[in-house]
Amino acid sequence: MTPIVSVFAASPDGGRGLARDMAVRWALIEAGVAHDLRPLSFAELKTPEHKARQPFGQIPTYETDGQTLFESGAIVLHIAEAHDGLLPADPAARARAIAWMFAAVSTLEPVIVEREVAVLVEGDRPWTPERLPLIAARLKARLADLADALGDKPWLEDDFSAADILMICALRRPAAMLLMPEFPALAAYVARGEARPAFLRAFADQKARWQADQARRA
Ligand code: GTB
Repeated sequence: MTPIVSVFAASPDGGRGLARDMAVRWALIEAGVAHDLRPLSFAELKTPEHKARQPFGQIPTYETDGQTLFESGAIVLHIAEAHDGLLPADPAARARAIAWMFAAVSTLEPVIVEREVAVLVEGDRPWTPERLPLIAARLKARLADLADALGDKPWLEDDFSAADILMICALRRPAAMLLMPEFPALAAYVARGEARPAFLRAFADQKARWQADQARRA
């Protein structure tokens, strides 16, 4: 069976490739795995049928023969374990790359998302002006530590890996990109990832889908 990835039928990101299916699409293309898409509306996300795939009614999911996975980090790890080229062969280096995958989704991304929620969801609340600088300081500290760890290396470990896919997808979110001028090494890291042929193809695919949806609505 050709694997199926569930994606937004109409992504609210305006075709910028910011939703979490982007990491899964990028990983699949890096690994040379052909796949189909299951576009879902917001209403379809919350149906029992989709919640059987994704308990929280979200995208992405990844369906293969006899198995349905959710959580973009777990899906990317599964793809990287099943195909060559996305994780180091050496066990110690592999374990470190996996540690960086967890760092992307559990140490970096939550602070980035916290800032987005503070602005987009809680922007008009009375506590926001006081809270926002605290969140921004936490995010800057995380980015500074990440920049230190990356140093002048092109990728988190010796070679490009699934960890870079998850980390770069987290850094591409607007709250982090706003701060990139303060972290030129991270900006260059994101640009390196975005220049990879597999990223460019995944980006073009999601953009084409978004444009087709816009045309349908016009
Ligand atoms: N931890 C889960 C994972 O990594 O798979 C989180 C999945 C998740 O947040 N999915 C979001 C979703 O399905 C889409 S990616 N939301 C619908 C819902 O919860 O009802 C988050 C996202 C959404 C929109 C933008 N954007 O517009 O820029 C960016 C990122």
